[in-house]
Amino acid sequence: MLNALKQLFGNDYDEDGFRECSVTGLSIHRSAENHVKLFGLTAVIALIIGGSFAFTVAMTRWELIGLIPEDGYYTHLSMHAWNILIFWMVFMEIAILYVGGPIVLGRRLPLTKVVKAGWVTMVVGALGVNYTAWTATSAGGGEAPLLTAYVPLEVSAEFYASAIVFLLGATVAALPFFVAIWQEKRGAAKKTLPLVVFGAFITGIIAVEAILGGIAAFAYALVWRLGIIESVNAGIYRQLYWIVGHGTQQINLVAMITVWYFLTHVVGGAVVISEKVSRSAFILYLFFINLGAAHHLMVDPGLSAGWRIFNTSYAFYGAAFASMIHAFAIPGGLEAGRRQRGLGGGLFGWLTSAPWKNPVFSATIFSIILFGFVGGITGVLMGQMQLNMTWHNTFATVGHFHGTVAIGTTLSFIGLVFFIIKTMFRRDFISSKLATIVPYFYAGAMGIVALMMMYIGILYGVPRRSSGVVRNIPGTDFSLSAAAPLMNVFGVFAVLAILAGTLFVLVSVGSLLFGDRLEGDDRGGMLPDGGLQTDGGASVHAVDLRGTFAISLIFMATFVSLYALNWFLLTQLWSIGA
Ligand code: HEM
Ligand SMILES: [Cu+2]
Repeated sequence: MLNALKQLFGNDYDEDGFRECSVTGLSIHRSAENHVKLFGLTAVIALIIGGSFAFTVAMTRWELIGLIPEDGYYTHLSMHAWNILIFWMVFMEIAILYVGGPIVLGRRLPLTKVVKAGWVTMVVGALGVNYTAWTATSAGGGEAPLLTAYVPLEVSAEFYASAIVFLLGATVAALPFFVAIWQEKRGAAKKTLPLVVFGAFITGIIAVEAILGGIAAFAYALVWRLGIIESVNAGIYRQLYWIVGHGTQQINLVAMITVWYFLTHVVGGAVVISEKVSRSAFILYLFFINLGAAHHLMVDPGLSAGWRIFNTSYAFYGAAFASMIHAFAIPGGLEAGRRQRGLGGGLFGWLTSAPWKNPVFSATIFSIILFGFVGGITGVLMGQMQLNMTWHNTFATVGHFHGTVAIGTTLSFIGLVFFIIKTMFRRDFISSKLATIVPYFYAGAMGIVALMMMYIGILYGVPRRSSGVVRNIPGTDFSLSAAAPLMNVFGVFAVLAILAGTLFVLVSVGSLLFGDRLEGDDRGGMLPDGGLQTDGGASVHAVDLRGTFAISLIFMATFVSLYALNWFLLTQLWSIGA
């Protein structure tokens, strides 16, 4: 076992500890590569734990099964949320910082002792959160925290302390990334950072803002739980909390977009159409994305309507605009890159001829498409004050964020894990067929799960975070049983999505342990047809982007229809009680 582990961390490096990657051509240093592996492996373990709880949570919400009794439900929901949304994603994101920093720059990862200290601190924090969430009982003075740990819910002091430890660990682990950027820029201030590094850098800055907010929120709750202050202001906690609650989602978003640029290039042959435009979009995120946190406070008393509308419907459109730019630039870059190589006739030839059997490619493309159509559009809809009234705290909200994080971000990270297995662990998949199936299976099943959650929430008003409502709402005659048929569809596809996730874990862990080693220059099928360098023929601006333009029009038509539909549904609410 130990030997197998050791082998996972062994590649052939030269005396200085560098080797050349046969796929990307990047010069990779041992220090960066090994820590990407360490954080990536830890992330997959968190995914396995959080994913197991996806099963218990979904099988409880599917009331036909009704797996967990009411009093255990929140414990399971807390375990699902913290392991999968926070630990799976944040461990992956630290790995992404190391890929987007030292690896793309061809540098060592500095301060590896600090990296290790960060990792240990994060693991200790994560174990603490798991322990306190799992053992929480109302009798023992600690409630299950859910994702939000809202005060004045009596969540244990140890939980808040563990969450702070985790956040501090993430800061420590991110520090060497910033040092690598600083080393790169020192003495070469005029040299611009490559786009992927720039994206990772913006991710890092947003992460620091989010973490500061999180430490403030959890420290405030902690001193209250320790009895140092007598009372807490729930409104202030919620504002502080959402700096990290929303902030971590924006780290997920920006990290995912950075991965999109990286992977569409290395496995699909995409080029960057305009560095300036893409960089400006990242900068727009920096200024506007955090203000969007106000969309979580849409129904909070004590905040003026003007403040809420300014943040969510003006400032946030600065960030939505940036997303539109990336949504055009990335498929556009793929279209341009492939057309330049003569790989695309007609309107969509560049897309149909793409390497769809390569799971890294298909995971990335499904992530882009489904993030936009399922998670993105609904986010803008429900983030608007009026429409929020029909979405707020319903199962539809859960559908929205499974569209963003469970489909979008998770799929792109699945692609990245597969890529790391091939190019850094240098292992072939135990079964290429099964690996190819994973993104299709997961995207298809999870897409339907998210849609069902939204229908169930919007059409029937089924609430989120409640283990049993379809059969009855305790203490009322009000019945939501009309939602039962769609709940069955939801339940079946949730099982399929979990099977798809299981398949991903089996293929990746299986390949690490039993996959053949890729020797020498073997690229394991990762390099796109035509290679990475364009032949210097037509300039990007001479290539037409008809296909991307057509997709953008389809996107806009979908957006407008859903917007109109949601306003129509809002008007229907007047009849309630009439
Ligand atoms: C097979 C995949 C998954 C299934 C079937 C699933 C199912 C569910 C269900 C049914 C709930 C709602 C519970 C409720 O409101 O009562 C939920 C909540 C949640 N899920 Fe998932 N999930 C999956 C994957 C993911 C992934 C990959 C992520 C994040 C990366 C995620 C993040 C969350 C979060 C943050 C919550 C909310 C927790 C809270 O309300 O405090 N889920 N999930
Ligand atoms: Cu948000």
